[in-house]
Amino acid sequence: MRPSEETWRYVDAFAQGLVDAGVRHVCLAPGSRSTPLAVVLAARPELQLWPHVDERSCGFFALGLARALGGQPVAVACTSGTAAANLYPAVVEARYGRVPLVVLTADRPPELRGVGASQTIDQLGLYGSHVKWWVDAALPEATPPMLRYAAMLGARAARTAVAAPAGPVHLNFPFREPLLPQRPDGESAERQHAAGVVDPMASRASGAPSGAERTVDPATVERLVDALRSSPRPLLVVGPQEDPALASAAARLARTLQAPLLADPLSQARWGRHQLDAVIDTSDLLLRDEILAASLRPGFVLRMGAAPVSKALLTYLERHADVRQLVLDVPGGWRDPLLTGEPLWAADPAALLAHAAGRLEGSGPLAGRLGDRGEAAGEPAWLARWKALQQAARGAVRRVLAAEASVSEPGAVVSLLRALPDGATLYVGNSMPVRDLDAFGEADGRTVRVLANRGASGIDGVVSAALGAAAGTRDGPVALIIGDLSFYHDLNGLLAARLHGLSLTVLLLHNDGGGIFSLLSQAQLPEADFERLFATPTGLDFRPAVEMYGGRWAGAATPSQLEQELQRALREGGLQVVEVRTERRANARYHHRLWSEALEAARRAVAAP
Ligand SMILES: Cc1ncc(C[n+]2csc(CCOP(=O)(O)OP(=O)(O)O)c2C)c(N)n1
Ligand SMILES: [Mg+2]
Repeated sequence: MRPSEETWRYVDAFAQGLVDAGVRHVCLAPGSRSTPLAVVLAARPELQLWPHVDERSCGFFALGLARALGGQPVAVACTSGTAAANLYPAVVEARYGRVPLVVLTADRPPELRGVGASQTIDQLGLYGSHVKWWVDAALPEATPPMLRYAAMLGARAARTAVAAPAGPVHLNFPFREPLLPQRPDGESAERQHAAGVVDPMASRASGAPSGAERTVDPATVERLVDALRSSPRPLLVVGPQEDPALASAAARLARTLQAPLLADPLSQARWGRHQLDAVIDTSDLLLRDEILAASLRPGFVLRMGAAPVSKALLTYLERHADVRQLVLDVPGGWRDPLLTGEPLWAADPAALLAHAAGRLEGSGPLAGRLGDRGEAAGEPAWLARWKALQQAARGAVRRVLAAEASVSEPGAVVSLLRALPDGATLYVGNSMPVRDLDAFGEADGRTVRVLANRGASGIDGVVSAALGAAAGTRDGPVALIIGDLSFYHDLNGLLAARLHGLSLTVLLLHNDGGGIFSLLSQAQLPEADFERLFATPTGLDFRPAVEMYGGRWAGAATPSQLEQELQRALREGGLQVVEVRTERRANARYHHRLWSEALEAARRAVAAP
């Protein structure tokens, strides 16, 4: 067999391993050394290919795609050298955001490494501790053991990536010339096509059973139920996480316990068809007040997901560090930056909560036991107190926002949220967008999936991740809220919309720089230093850039213009950018005003007889 045929068979066996383990999508960027990967993977009918030019964007696109597919492993392939290094930020985000990426890099064979060969860098262990597993694959050979080896690598890579907690893996493939692989004689494309048509958009998660049907260790259920039964004022905190079954099981448990569920905007608990009775979406507003935060002392906390976005909520949890806080995660997961928690590991956290709720529902009316749970007679019940505060704070925020003449950043975020139809996906940028969604995004019964790059909270790669999410979403539109610096950071990512005919509605909040810094201590610096070192205004007009990528740009200054533009953008599809211009200092002042009006209203609600 000719070397080019051996390469084909070897890479094809590897591809079979990937496919067998659930990979359906490959994002790739061009290069010579990676030719065997590109050509052979492209010949696989089970795999949908997403070509890109810029590897950094390609990596983030793969990340967003995997997120949207609910944890299906996605492969990303590139050539050697700096190309591989450009995948690094996406690998880091995948690691901490628990996204199963299978990273494939091409490399020179051993004899050309470290001897000055072109486009050759040290790719062994390139991503360090940011990958769960890496391997320097053997050179292609088509002997039976080597074909079994290649298939093993594919299957093992994908299975390792999805194993909880999910994350990236890296396979480095050395290839010798000739680089163009050839399908071996007598092996027809039909043989492969006969393998059957696989739906590349089928999500693993959508086929997964709901919380109650999944199995769970009975001893863990008992441990949780005991903790919940014996504690007054239980509190549930759901941070960023993407499993809708976990969100709805948490909501059900919260309702059963009459426990407030503090729902992070990325928790999937704030929007959805589950029980919303106990969902609190104003913790970031309410817990800014020291006195309120002290008065809302929980008796027991059950936490899940990543660290919440809200600093006020984190401070509150730390303030009550002496209260027992169970941190629910998959085995090995340890997401407790406050160091106040006790781990509660379950292979399937959603199933654990669903079973715990079932046990508690079956054990008699809990409300009757509230007296035993430490609620003083006459004191409004625990959940009712949170809800009364929430209603007051929300009412105040609504009144301020409704009176806007020109659109503010919080107003724009709320406007986009309102414009989204049931079944939409919202990607949220870091910095102020995710914080504004937290503080001002009201819970409701629409299914709105909310995703973000919260693993490492970078402002990089967000456009690409959102377009990747659009590629992985079959039903409902996908929208993105993003700041101007973050948008600038990944302008290259816009190309994917054009290359792949994707639809994304972008709400661009253009305050010419990092608006967040006006709300941080850096704002106390002398103006010139602050502007030059932190705010970093770019003075960019994004319209021509959006148009260069074939997108449609529209500006909106008033609430009604914004509403119309967003509706139009969502209706028309394609790449749509609706830009709202704001001013950083005014934005900071406006936030202070919204916070203080919300808190005053909440304080009045407590004071009321
Ligand atoms: C890759 C990366 N670089 C730098 C930062 C630090 N950082 C956090 S927010 C921010 C400013 C973001 O500005 P913009 O996207 O315009 O959002 P705004 O603050 O105006 O809402 C920066 C530089 C980061 N999180 N990620
Ligand atoms: Mg900005």
